Amino acid sequence: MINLLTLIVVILALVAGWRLIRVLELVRDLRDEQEIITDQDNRFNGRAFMWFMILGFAGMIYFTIDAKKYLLPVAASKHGVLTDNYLYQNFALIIIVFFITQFLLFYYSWKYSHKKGQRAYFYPVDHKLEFWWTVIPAVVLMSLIVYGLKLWIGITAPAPAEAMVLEVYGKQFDWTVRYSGEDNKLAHSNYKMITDNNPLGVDSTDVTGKDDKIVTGEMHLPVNSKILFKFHSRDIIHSAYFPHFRTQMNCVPGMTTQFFVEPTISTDSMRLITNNPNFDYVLLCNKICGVAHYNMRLKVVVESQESFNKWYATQQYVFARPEAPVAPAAAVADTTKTAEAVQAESKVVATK
Ligand SMILES: [Cu+2]
Repeated sequence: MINLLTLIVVILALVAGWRLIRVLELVRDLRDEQEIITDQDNRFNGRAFMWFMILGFAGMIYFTIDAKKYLLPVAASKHGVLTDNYLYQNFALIIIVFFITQFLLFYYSWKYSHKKGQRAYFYPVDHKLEFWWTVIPAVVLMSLIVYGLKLWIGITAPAPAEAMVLEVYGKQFDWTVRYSGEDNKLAHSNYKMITDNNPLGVDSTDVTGKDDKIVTGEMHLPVNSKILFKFHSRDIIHSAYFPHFRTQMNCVPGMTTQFFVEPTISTDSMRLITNNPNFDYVLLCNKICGVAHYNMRLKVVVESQESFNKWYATQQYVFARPEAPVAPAAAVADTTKTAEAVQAESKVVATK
């Protein structure tokens, strides 16, 4: 409220000032006076330019440093570090050019402010100068683009075969994750097969789906592993955004999009880095997809391979499966084992 009142007062003061200047101008016109700009006026304006520049630079530096607290923490994936570095290189270049050009702009206004008896030098064209100020920015921009493209091609290159395949399935308004299991193959799916018991429409006749697991609520990933996300959507376009991995990909109904990621920092380590014991990685939807879009988020836990294995063992299969088959060799060789021991062993085999 106070802010609004301050704003109104400032606006009214500006309007009043502007009207006053207009009245003074009219009075001068009536008296038929000519405005005379003295050398002193010019010097004052020149110095005002310099002060404006100094205050502007100081404000810019202060607010840039102050805004750092709103930025994301360090990138938590391999390619994220590359894209961050590329962004910083761009910023560095822009900031250097900004300071040089703005300094010259204000400095020359002060240095060459008009003095009595001084005439401006007529300097219509210089082809050499124009050539260089065209060629240099063009070469710099071209090299930035080529380098950026090279980075992007590397980031989106085919994932290595050993990468763990995961489906990230978006719908209004939540995320479901399907892990491909021991065979590292996701069973084929189709929206026509969606039922209450089969929310992802996974083909039950596809044998590669026997070990697929379905997860809601939170997604776990082993740290320093290779992960290939396959993105799907049931209804409209969503966008799977992992801000801390610097990863974003559209989830488009009827097609598969993908992104290969290598998370490098566990949740626990990131809590230490950010000095925030409540820090959690998150998957967000980054397309305005409807009324509950803001709520379309999933907690992501990055942890050691051992913790991941423990968590994974407790997750549900997509299709309820009959009791896991007893491993024949072990069962035949060791007849002294109790039935429970064999069953427990077979469970360990099945979850590997
Ligand atoms: Cu969405």
